[in-house]
Amino acid sequence: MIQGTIIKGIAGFYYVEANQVIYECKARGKFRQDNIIPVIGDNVLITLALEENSGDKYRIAVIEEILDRKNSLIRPAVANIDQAIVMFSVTYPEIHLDLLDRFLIMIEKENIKPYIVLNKIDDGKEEDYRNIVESYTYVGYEVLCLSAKKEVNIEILKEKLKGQTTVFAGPSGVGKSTLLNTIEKGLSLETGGMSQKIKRGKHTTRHVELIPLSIGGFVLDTPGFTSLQLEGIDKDELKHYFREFIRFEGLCRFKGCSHTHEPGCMVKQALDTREILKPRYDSYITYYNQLQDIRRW
Ligand SMILES: Nc1nc2c(ncn2[C@@H]2O[C@H](COP(=O)(O)OP(=O)(O)O)[C@@H](O)[C@H]2O)c(=O)[nH]1
Ligand SMILES: [Mg+2]
Ligand SMILES: [Zn+2]
Repeated sequence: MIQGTIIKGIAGFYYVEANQVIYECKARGKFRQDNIIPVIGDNVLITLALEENSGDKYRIAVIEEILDRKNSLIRPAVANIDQAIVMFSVTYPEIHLDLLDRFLIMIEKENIKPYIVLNKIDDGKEEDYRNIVESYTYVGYEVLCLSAKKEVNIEILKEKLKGQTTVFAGPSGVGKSTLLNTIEKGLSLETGGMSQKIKRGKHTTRHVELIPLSIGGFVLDTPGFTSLQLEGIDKDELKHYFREFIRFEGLCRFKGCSHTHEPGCMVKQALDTREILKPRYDSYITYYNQLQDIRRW
């Protein structure tokens, strides 16, 4: 058997890369029975179905086994991610802090290394986004400000992508595809927001794909989200995904303090002394209540 990685899936076929060869694969029927659906990023074992087909662009094979996943995301459905770049633009579309916090929660949950990228600095004024950079740096995130179009601070980002599998997440129009085209010359992903939607006919259904980088590693360009549900998260675990809360864990008066209403809560005390930022705490309370509601139904 050959070990490879699923780099894309189209219409029931999986494309598996192994030693720089792409295999077109069907999955064994048993995966469906076991309710396991192979996803992009899965490390798999395959067997060749048509030995003599080697002259074709794609070789035909069958996925026999899916190896254990290090982690996985639901939307986009992808496994074994090393790091995620949550990308926003400092001009248009506007930064959506609620969406940023939701992305960060999902990333923390899956133990993926997060980066925040703010694009289009060629077009924006520093004073308009300085506060966000400072806040999220303070919380403990690496924030990179760059311009995909004018190629500012691209090398810094490239260093971080080397040899890693990286998901690019963020709303449509923030410049994800432009950035990937800048990072990997010759990639020519479609860019341009609205006009692109009009051009897109039935033949160009967007699919998710891992793109190999010449510097080593893979990137995943996602179609972009305008909303993101917090899925598969219990309200009691939510506090673990706010990294600025972690150092207070176990210090509150009550064991298992939810940091919402309990007396003697150190997180709430830190909020009063502004060690914890109010917008982030408010995000926490909002999501906490939403998750609680979901459970009650
Ligand atoms: N001013 C400026 N515009 C950019 C930059 N990066 C991308 N854009 C523009 O933003 C629009 C959306 O870019 P695109 O890459 O398609 O965004 P995506 O939907 O996130 O993939 C396009 O019109 C790009 O030309 C940048 O660094 N500066
Ligand atoms: Mg795009
Ligand atoms: Zn507490």
